[in-house]
Amino acid sequence: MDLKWRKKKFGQIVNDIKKIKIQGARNVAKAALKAYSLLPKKESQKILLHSRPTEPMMKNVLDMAEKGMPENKILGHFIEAQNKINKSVFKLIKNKDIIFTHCHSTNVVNALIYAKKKGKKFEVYVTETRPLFQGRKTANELRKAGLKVTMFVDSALGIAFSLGVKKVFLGADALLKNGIINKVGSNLIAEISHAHKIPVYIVADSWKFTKENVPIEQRAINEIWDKAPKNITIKNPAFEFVNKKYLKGIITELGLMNYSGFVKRMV
Ligand code: RUB
Repeated sequence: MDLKWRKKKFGQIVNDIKKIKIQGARNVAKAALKAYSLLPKKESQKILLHSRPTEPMMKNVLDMAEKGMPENKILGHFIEAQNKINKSVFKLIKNKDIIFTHCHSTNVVNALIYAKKKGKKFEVYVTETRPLFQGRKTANELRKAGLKVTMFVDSALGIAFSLGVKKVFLGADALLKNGIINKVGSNLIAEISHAHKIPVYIVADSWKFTKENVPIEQRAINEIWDKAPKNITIKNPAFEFVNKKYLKGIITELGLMNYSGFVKRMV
């Protein structure tokens, strides 16, 4: 593969990450690893990390690659972690549960599909997740696996929670010492769950953990309102922080733990 081709392919991957054609922490980390393997140098890392700044797993994986961990070992970790996560999620789901989720998380969706395949009978409520509608991706994948899915506009959260939600499963982009970062809206969901005494579980690969500060990505305003009139300030944060006090537990490849117990294992 000549350098020109590798540069072109690298640029395509970066673009797909920026435009959310590749989305979700795990998919972003995998794509970044592939891009880095095409042009393995410091500059590539910088460009990749800049493409989605709220993704510590991408940073962790690029650091491992730089230190010489083979690509197939890193990819193998994702598969093994998911398999372990699936088993813990399976144990938590009860027949007739209504599970609520938000956005699109590979860790969450794969675990729900696994539980369905292994015979659990439950249904899923999902938000549409404005402005980029990643909830549609979730709904489609779950529907194809034979799960009953109901979609709500993000602002119908209160109504959705009055209809019998039993558990909330959220993915995560960053696992921090005092809580997590996930798609904007996650904190509102956590607060409403808390008010209704519905448990919130984070379903995430432990490689999303970081001790560093994680900036919240601010995305282009035209995602919210294309050609908006001038003099209106529009804010488009992609993610938000959820304090650990709202979390009943976290499911990683290390098992189901309370959040503080998980952090103790990671530091
Ligand atoms: C996706 C999102 C997901 C996490 C976890 O946001 O917030 O919940 O990334 O995903 P976006 P995964 O669509 O902006 O990338 O479980 O796939 O790692």
